[in-house]
Amino acid sequence: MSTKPRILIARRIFPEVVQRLAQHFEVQANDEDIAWTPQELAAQLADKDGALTTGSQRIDAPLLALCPRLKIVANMAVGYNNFDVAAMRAAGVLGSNTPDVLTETTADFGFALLMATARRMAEAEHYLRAGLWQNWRYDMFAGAEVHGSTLAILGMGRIGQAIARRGAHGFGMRVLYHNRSRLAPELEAECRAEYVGKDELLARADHLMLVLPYTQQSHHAIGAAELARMKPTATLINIARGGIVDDAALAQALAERRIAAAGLDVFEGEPAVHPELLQVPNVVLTPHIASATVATRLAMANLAADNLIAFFRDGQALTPVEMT
Ligand code: 8YV
Repeated sequence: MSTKPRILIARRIFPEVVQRLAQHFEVQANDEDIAWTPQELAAQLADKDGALTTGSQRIDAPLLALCPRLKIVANMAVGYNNFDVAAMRAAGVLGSNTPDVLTETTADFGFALLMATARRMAEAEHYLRAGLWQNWRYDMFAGAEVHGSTLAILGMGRIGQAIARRGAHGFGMRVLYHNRSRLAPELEAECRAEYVGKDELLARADHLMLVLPYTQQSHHAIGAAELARMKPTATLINIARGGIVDDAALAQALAERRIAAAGLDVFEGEPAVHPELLQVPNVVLTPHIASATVATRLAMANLAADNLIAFFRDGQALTPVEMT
């Protein structure tokens, strides 16, 4: 009988990472990439010592009650709002995430989405594909300036800072930020970012970029009242999490042109998308792909695997999440 710990890989991931894990563990992989219900996930995990999850598997008290052997859940994501940390702590289950390896790639995508939104690339492409392009017009898809404009960042962790550097150093933008805590002066200087209150951030933003974690406190951090504080020419970019923005309020603001445009990679209740967001033209929509380069997704899978290996070998994960 094998004495290796048993792990579940909850979604399909790179075969080479599955093979690496199989050298250390008795692995059950979800090769068919079935989106298990919470009950099915609990049944799969019932006899496992560890799990590799993505952001779409919720780890909470009802599930943990059915998984008495479980000791660690390694998320292949930097965000871990799928973890009920208090329930995991109570059950003696450690969580880990994948910080750092996706910072620059995610910041690149944030910038790509900002530029596509400001410069109306999706709208323009749909127009061209529909065969509507017949002549040049002076105001055809005229959008908002990116270089030299004011970039406002809500949430100034690693990804926020990487976006600030791109904006300040690459595009000559004035960078404002708001965060739970202010950055150290050296870091502010390096990012050329000015700390302001949330209301001032909203009012001065030409482009508002959301890069904060999803928590009870950040639920609907951008709703009707916050959108009303923004300039009618402003754009809003969300690469953080669905639920930080009130999508119904945003769809209405976009339809009424109370802000100019939005770029959204994440949605409340994704993969479902608010039907009105699908109707308004001034929004660029992508299916949660900000970290999706081959190299970065491989680095994320490997770091999640390394967390499991280190935990069962040394009793410590490499990048545990705060369990308080
Ligand atoms: C993941 C993400 O692809 O890391 C995160 O927090 O949102 C993405 O990079 C997604 O959560 C799947 O795990």
